Amino acid sequence: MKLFINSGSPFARKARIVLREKGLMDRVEEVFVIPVESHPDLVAANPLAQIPALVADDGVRWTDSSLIAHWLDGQGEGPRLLPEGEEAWPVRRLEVTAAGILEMTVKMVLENRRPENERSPFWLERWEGSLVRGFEVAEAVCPDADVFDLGALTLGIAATYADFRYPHIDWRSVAPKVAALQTQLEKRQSFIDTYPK
Ligand SMILES: N[C@@H](CCC(=O)N[C@@H](CS)C(=O)NCC(=O)O)C(=O)O
Repeated sequence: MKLFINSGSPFARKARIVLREKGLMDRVEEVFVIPVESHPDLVAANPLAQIPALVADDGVRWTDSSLIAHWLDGQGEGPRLLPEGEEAWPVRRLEVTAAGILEMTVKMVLENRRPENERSPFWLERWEGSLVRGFEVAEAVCPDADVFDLGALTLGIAATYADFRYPHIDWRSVAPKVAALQTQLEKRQSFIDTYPK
């Protein structure tokens, strides 16, 4: 299979971490792309020209980091990253909260790439507020630092991406449990190998 990625994207990082955790690296080629250049191979894999995008060996195209992560969870070895039955719901809810934090951060990054006189202070302030409230919500349901599932790993990715892009945003004071979880997760080889650059 082929996975379109780059080394800064937190959404692509999620798919890359799951590939490594599930022992699937010998079955995948990671293809580096710059999404805004809309390379034809990326557009063929994902008409939205977003990463991550995965083309499976049977030609099926998988898009969206959560969907890709869920599918890979069933392909590889090792314990399931999404529990079965009712236990899946809290994990999914945390995963969605963490994905929301990521979306706010990515929106801020894109806004800040516009020429300075075209940036909207209103939107930047609004998204930063949402980001911090997202961490507050995550803190209230944050698992112990030794938990490893799709909710925890997405939250760890969101925390590190916020630090990577906006180190001045003090989310830790409202989310100390999230900070402890992040510290544990970033020690895993899959996290070390995919640290954003
Ligand atoms: N909901 C998508 C979001 C993916 C996304 O926003 N990817 C960014 C990179 S971090 C991208 O490709 N942006 C290019 C664009 O939106 O044109 C997911 O979870 O995969």
